[in-house]
Amino acid sequence: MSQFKFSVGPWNVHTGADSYGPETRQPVDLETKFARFAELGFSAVQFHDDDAVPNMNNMTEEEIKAYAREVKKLLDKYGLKAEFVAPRLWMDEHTKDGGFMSTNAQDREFAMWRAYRSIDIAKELGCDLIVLWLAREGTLCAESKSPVWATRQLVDAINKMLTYDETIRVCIEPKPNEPIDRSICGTIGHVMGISAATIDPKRVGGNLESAHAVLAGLDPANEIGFALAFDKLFTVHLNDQNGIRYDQDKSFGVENLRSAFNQVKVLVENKFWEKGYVGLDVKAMRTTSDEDGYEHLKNSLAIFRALEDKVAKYDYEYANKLIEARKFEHLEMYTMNLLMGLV
Ligand code: XUL
Ligand code: MN
Repeated sequence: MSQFKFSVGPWNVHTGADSYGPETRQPVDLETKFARFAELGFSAVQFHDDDAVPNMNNMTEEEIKAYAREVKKLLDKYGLKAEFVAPRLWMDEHTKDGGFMSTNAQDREFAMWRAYRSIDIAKELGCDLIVLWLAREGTLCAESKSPVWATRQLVDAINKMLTYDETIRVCIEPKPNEPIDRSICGTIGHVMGISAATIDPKRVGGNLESAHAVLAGLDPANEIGFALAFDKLFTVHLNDQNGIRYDQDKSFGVENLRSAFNQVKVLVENKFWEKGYVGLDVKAMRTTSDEDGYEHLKNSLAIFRALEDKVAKYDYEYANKLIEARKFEHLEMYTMNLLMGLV
């Protein structure tokens, strides 16, 4: 039995469309997703603002809150919690050039409106976490904005959110590139810098996504550990990624099992179950059928739990003796044998 609670977003069950081709699966309605998530053993759902309240741009603030209250009832029906709400600042006409760092003042206002509405929605859904995946907060043309100005814009935007509501926490999900060419806040280290510069650093932390760390050429377990060292890991997006290319969101552990093991190990060693949910951000392959549209979630959960068992079996006494003697060849092989089921 896992000690952790798991969360997932509605976008993780999707139609299979990509930049080069149309849908390959039927759309699934929100309630059906909730029912399946609960059945698969998830405890919480992650939302973009408009996953919870579609068409929100055309609604009043009161209408948005009322709609969110209905979604909360639907969550309750399936025994699910909401984990976070993330303003979707990359789809709209107003966010062509980013949100908080857009070169256009009206667009920056739009981004703040969505950030405030995300907070309203989160409160109605009963959660206190706002995730900022800063999709377009950077540059397509390097000379188009000053990195100093852009960084300060982000700090200002977060300060406004912290002031708007004194109970919410803001959690940046860093990614070094895609869809932009260069991000302003690309790694967990950047997130720690931003957090320290805000008016309430203890309410500003990070969401480490395994694939995003790999895209930055970094080790996901060490990135998780870095945030944990400052008590600023608010959630995680576990998945996998085959090297530095487009963002793949593969099932957790399918590309690099040893790296996945070390991610689970650092979460277990630091009792992350006391701090947050283990979120999955995984995508089904395009060839996957409707019937198999949840297999990637099942597989990711199964791999996480199997690795949790491996961590439970890990012989720390033996490992520590090897570490003391600097017998790292032996330590490495012990780990590999454990993963291969040979010890
Ligand atoms: C994008 C990504 C997003 C965020 C949520 O790479 O990971 O799905 O997790 O907006
Ligand atoms: Mn993610």
